[in-house]
Amino acid sequence: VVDVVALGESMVTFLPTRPGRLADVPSFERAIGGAESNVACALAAAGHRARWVSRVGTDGFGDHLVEAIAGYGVDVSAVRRDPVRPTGVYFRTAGDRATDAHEVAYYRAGSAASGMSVEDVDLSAARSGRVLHLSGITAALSEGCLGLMRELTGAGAGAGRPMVSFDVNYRAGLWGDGDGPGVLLELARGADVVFVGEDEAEDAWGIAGGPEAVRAALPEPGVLVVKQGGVGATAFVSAAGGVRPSRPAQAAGSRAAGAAPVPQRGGTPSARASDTHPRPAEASSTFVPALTVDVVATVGAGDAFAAGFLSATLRALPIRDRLRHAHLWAAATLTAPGDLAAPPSHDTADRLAALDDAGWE
Ligand code: KDG
Repeated sequence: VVDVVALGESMVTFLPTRPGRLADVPSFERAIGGAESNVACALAAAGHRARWVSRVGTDGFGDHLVEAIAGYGVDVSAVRRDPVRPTGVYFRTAGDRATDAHEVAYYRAGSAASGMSVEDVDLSAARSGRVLHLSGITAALSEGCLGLMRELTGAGAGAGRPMVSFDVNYRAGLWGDGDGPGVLLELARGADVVFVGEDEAEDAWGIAGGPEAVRAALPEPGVLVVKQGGVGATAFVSAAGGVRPSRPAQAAGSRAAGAAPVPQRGGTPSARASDTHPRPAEASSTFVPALTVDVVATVGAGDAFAAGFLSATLRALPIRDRLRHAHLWAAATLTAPGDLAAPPSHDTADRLAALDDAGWE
């Protein structure tokens, strides 16, 4: 059995060889990017069994993506090749260290991955893991991709559906018509574990009241993780689907929810993982501060955060430790130039996650 399946578009990424505007940078280095495959690569690098489900062209960029992602130990057997549509690519600038403003130029409209749909993806492969990791980027790519996302986050799979992890990943530039925020909220409501940035919730949904306000608008997911940038992250864990947290966020190290097994979901639209699998006895919220690091590049840090959280979830660690692992994995990516960095080993992460609060901060 695969631990995690990540489904989504990956692109060949061109990173500038020196700082500057896209208009001025003279040369770029090739790398790989793609929020979901980043998660799969990080998890595979840490020893989890990860599969990537996607579509690429039959061009050389498609070959490169498949080879590079397989090189991390990710199973690419369910990646389909499109003989007509090309592999997506994107260019980005290094970004301003102070403001993190960077330019991104996507060349992905009409890409092979945008041709994914319920008919064109191996759904049994998509559902073959204990966890299925998705992101809101996929929903923006095409009507077919949106239908696929609805199928995978909705009631489509019936009994035995994997735990669905959903990173909101609001990319305003990919949503032309203003439908994005509503679609993302709908998809998040159908997932079991949701990751969203506090700033992202404000940009997409106009929610400005902090993690509790995000939870109030999104009470359905059994686990909701609100990322608060360099401050930290708050995880809300439901005692049962739809239960809102009754207490404000607690400080790190305060009572945390116990370890919960990775849930499997039952088959009705309203069925939640908590209907059939044990949950912590009561709703909780847990805040864990982020680590202070010298940031080199922020792109990919959200993927690393999700991967670290999922790694700890697969290992049934308590919620506080899931957040600590998420921060540790994010820190590894924040301090490296590319989208992907080697995650800490389980031993190292476990040792650091076990520090007392003073040692952690
Ligand atoms: O999270 C990092 C991703 O943004 C990057 O790898 C590219 O997937 C990507 C996207 O669509 O922006």
